[in-house]
Amino acid sequence: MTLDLFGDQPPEPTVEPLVEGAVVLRNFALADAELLLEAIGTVASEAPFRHMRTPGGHAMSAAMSCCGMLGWVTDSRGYRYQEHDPESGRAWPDMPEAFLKLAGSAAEAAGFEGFEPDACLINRYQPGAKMGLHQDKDEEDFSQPIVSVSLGLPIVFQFGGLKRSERPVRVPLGHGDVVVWGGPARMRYHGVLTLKAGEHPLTGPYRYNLTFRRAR
Ligand code: MD3
Ligand code: FE
Repeated sequence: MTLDLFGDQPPEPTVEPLVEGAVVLRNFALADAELLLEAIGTVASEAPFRHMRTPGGHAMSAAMSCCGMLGWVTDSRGYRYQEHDPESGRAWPDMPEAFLKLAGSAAEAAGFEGFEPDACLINRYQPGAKMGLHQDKDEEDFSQPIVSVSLGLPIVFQFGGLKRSERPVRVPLGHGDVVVWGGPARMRYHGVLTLKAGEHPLTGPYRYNLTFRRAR
């Protein structure tokens, strides 16, 4: 007996422009979700999820892992990308083929040809976890987009403007939704509200978010 997740066929992906430079590709990763989650399990077996500490000494509420040539880390010394996992001293796990393929096709669907991410940050949210408004600015080339993939429990995403003072807009993101941020949207402030408890057939109590980046 296998789990029937969508009857006959997965829902067709749809394109929702958000703001200039950003699009939500609803359901874009749905058909590949199980493959992606299996690959997350493989990455996490080599680079286990951990709660990193910010330079201010606070543990992040989302647990993180990384794969690809570079991983994003935070510790008492700051925020940066580096080649090795600070917990093990080893190279980050390879980027799974399924990750690369999805990131490339999503970027292309949003109008960014030839996106070749060298880093994937995997965030795992448990009930109560959130991510405050921030900018992603540890990458070298802001002309490269960021591709984000949501899996598991839904969450409310919020994005603001180029200044923290701009009032953010809320967008729900669910299982299989992909967002591509490029051009003038690349430096917008963004974050997610607190994850509400729930049970997802594929991820149980969690929401996973993959962000594909060109760090160097
Ligand atoms: C808009 N993650 O890991 S994904 C992050 O749901 C991060 O885990 C959130 O913000 C999450 O840095 C949001 C959507 C997202 C990712 C990167 C962006 C939106 C973005 C970069 C620029 C603008
Ligand atoms: Fe971010």
